[in-house]
Amino acid sequence: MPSIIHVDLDQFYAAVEILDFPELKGKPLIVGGRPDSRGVVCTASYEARAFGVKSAMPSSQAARLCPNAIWRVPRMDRYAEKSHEVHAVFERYTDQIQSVSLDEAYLDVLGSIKLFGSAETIGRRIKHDILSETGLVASVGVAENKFLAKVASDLKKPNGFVVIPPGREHAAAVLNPLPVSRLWGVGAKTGDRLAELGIVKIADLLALDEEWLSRRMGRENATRLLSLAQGIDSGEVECGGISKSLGRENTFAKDLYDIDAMERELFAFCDEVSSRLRAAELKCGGVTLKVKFADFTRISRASMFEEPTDLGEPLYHAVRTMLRERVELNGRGVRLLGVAATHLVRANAAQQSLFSDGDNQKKERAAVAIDKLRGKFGDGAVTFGRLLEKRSDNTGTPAI
Ligand code: TTP
Ligand code: MG
Repeated sequence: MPSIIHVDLDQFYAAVEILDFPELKGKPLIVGGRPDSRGVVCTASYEARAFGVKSAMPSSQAARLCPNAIWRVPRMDRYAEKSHEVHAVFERYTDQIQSVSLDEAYLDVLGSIKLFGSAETIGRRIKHDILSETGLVASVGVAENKFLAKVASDLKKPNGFVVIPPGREHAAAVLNPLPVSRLWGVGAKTGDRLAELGIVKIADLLALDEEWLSRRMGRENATRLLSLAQGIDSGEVECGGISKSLGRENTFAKDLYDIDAMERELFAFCDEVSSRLRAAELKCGGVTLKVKFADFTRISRASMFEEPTDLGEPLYHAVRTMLRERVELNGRGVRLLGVAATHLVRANAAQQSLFSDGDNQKKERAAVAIDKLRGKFGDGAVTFGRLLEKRSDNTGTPAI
């Protein structure tokens, strides 16, 4: 009996903007850093996607592709609010909820079928309730495991509702024609490597000899990939209550004016947040920078990583880029800075590129070693550079 439901909201950030500003409806809308600020696209409305605009594309490129687009900067707090409303719907049907990001979750409704009817019925009710109670459109997939449910929710996007009935033949009918990039672990790099081997569709992969594939990509990867290609996934809905974000912020005793001083603070925050991610065995798919100015106006900027990470370096790189390129300081004093790791996933569930480069793995091992030393000798024992030594003693009130 299928019991897994995957829900993914359509054009999420853009949908919330359209909900709050109905005049945007039907227009090509891009949510992201403005093109003159060297930002990236978070998401685009389907009207803008028709011009080739995609998530994570540099905003300057998006502006060239779609010169008439209307631009909006992300309002993360508002999106989080809408995400909570959607969760309130889920919670009425099950407590087995794995939240993957603000707009995406897996639900295991096995225990709810007696009360509410089949998983299909529950999926339809959830889709209906989300629309009527939050004004947002969700695409929903129902299947016997998480992988197939996710594939299903994407099949008829936008406004999709797809059930894949149990049984290999149903999985094969859906999976075989899809590109291998739909398989977990196949990112751009792995996809290119597979294409070089002549493997483009999932059906191509299934026609291969397992030994042959193992020799090229390692036994474990080959086995996992071939299982997924047949629609087999034993992953459970992990509802361990991963909090939505993990962050560190500080209100300074004296406002900061010097960008170097701000960067030193942010470096320390990223270092701490990444340590806490590793301690909790989590990785983050995105990071948010929060700035409160001396006049109490506040802004936040968000960006996403290509792959979830628990390392301080990419966190800091993203935060520093946001501070330099997407925050207009204009000589204003900064009262508070904050860094939050968002889109948290369990480290062992974080998708890794199958051909993931050795460099990252080395950095991961180094980070684990550093955490061990810190465990022994305290936080000051090891830092990633000399930046921390120069940090002022301007600690104010720590928060979070
Ligand atoms: P997605 O569900 O990937 O995208 P979407 O909801 O905008 O569109 P779709 O209808 O195809 O589901 O991501 C959810 C939100 O996360 C998206 O609205 C914006 C944000 N996001 C980023 O900020 N950067 C990114 O690179 C991606 C992929 C998403
Ligand atoms: Mg979505």
